[in-house]
Amino acid sequence: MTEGNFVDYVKLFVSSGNGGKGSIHLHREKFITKGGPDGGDGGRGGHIIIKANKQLWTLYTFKFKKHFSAGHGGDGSKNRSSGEQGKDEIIEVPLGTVVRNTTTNEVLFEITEANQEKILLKGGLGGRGNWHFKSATRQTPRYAQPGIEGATIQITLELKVLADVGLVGFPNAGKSTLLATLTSAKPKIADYEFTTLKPNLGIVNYRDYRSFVMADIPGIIEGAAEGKGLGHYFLRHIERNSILLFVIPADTKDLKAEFEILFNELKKYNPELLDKQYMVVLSKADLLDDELKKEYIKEMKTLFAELPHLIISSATKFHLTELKDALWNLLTVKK
Ligand SMILES: Nc1nc2c(ncn2[C@@H]2O[C@H](COP(=O)(O)OP(=O)(O)OP(=O)(O)O)[C@@H](O)[C@H]2O)c(=O)[nH]1
Ligand SMILES: [Mg+2]
Repeated sequence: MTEGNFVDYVKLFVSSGNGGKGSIHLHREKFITKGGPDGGDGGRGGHIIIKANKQLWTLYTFKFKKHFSAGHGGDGSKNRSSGEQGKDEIIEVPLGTVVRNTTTNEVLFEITEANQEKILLKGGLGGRGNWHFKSATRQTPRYAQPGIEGATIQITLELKVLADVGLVGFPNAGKSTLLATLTSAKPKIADYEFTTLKPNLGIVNYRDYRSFVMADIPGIIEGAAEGKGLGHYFLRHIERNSILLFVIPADTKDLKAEFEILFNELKKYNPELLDKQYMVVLSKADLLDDELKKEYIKEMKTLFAELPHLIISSATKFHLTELKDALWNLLTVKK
């Protein structure tokens, strides 16, 4: 799947730095023949650090770079001077990145906040120089500790899009068109199913310079939770959205049934999704004449009495301001 630059799953090899060797050195100076031990400590190896970068939206950069190594610590030297610390390697990832150990599949941590930083792999400790090992009975120790080696592991980065609003609907419902109309995103739009193969993100500018992030994902069909269509792979992207916006096209065969299928697929995939806030829109309202419009308004009132709902059209921009208002209200009520 190569639509756009959206990459949401990568495997990387990371190695932290080795600790430097402790030094074995005996102090020498003019006129001092028997100086004591003065070998300094090795520097610690560099850590591998994972850091949030909120300007990033995908794991695209890792398509080309998959190996990361931190620097090794320098060796200790005379005059108790410590070796330099190995350079830390900082790997920047988008918010919403889940970091796993590939071998054990264990989730190590998730990056969810701006500027969050986590040490993924510690650099090896530097060895202690010989001056530490001086004792009453051993005046000139001729050994020092070696540095501890860094470690290498394989990690899997998986991105779960962190958008405020996630669009959920059957293929062809008009999700991408809505995203393209409300934001400057340019998702592919076409009159066939599964036009969208990867999530798209856009920023909705709201009144007075406020904004929120909207994401569209590939269409969901019955059986998606069990792996039908593209559903399963992408449902994880809505796990992190604050609001789910159900998009049902006005030319649907059955409004109620379509909503229920979508709702059930989400529930089967992850029941916790049901704790989110929802809103339902009937899209493509320009396809309806006035009479049908009235009927749908009535039907939605009955079906979705508890939920915020609207009839909209991306084509004519009908009710789009109302939609933004409603989404903003939901977002701010929750916060
Ligand atoms: N008349 C009308 N057609 C629309 C409207 N919104 C979208 N469409 C059309 O519906 C078709 C599907 O639109 P998309 O936005 O690609 O639908 P999608 O839900 O993203 O579809 P997938 O990516 O396949 O899941 C396209 O031919 C659009 O031009 C609308 O408001 N009015
Ligand atoms: Mg689409």
